[in-house]
Amino acid sequence: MNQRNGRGIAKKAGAATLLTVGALSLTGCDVTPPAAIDKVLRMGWPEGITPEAHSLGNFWVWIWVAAWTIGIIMWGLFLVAIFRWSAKRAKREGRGEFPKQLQYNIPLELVLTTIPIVIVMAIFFFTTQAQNKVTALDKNPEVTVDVTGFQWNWKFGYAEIDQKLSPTGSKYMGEDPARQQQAADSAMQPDVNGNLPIHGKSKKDLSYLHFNKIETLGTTEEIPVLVLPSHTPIEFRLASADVSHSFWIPEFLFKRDVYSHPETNQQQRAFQVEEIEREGAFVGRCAELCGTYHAMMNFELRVVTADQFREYLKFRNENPQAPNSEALRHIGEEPYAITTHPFNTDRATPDGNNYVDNNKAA
Ligand SMILES: [Cu+2]
Repeated sequence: MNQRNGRGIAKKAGAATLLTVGALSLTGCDVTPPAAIDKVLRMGWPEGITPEAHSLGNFWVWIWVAAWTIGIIMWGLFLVAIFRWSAKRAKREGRGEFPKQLQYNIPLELVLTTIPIVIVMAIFFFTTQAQNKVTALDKNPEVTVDVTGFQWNWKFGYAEIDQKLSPTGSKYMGEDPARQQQAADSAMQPDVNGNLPIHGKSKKDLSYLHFNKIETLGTTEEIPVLVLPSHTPIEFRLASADVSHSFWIPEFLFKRDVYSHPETNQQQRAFQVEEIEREGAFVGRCAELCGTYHAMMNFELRVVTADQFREYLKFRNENPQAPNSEALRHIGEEPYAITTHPFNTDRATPDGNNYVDNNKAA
């Protein structure tokens, strides 16, 4: 009697798992969870601001739903096994010490082998689906920005701007030829002993970095603000001038390591977003422990309208000496970062208050 019950429960559990996985496979993971429970299911993940972020967010949520479902079924089975077939209980009820052993029950073992395989295959399928969407380089970017990470800050440069957003009226190419040439030359500068130690290249080879005419450079006193247009496909090209960093805007639900010599390191330096869906200020961080002041390696993504963006670039193009804050003020935006602020890096700050207020200084 008990055994039949046990098998009944195992069958039901198996069927429930299959149903859950099956339902997920049919709907696909790229389905937004119902708004009412979305926030709970996200478990602290921020709301995405790109289509790619939504994909990752949905993936995250449904994987957790599947994991919880499987977890609850398994915990249930453990508890049933522990209490129903305990030796004490068997003794009390005058049964033998062991319940009937099922280790050579072929159908049962087949089911218990198949279910995990199906689960792993489903998870693998959805992982690949989300990952392919995020890493695809087929989004026809209208703006390409160069992101350079270094100890301990960021530099952002505008590399290519499509005609409709261009500050000049035709397709804008932002490379700074003089500094790019300098970088190219750095590969062949021998060290003090006259050697080129790395496969015939200098240790200070920076030829892989991109240098642009319009750049925003972060400093200890000022958080770099990366200005980008909403509703526009954008390509980010990442490279580090020294150690490994990681480019992370939490609202992208995505981060990408920033390497020096990305191609030599088998690293694809570019990633693209189809669009940024809303304007606003979003904090960005370095997500790779990169040394003493890693925690202070913050930046801000400022998403503005396409018209504001064109005006911003035009101002910067025409006023190469003007600081970024002035260009931001010119388009009616807050001149300094509002999502994060610089820190006083002096460790001897007696009162522990190391807040630096740009806006006060301005
Ligand atoms: Cu870093």
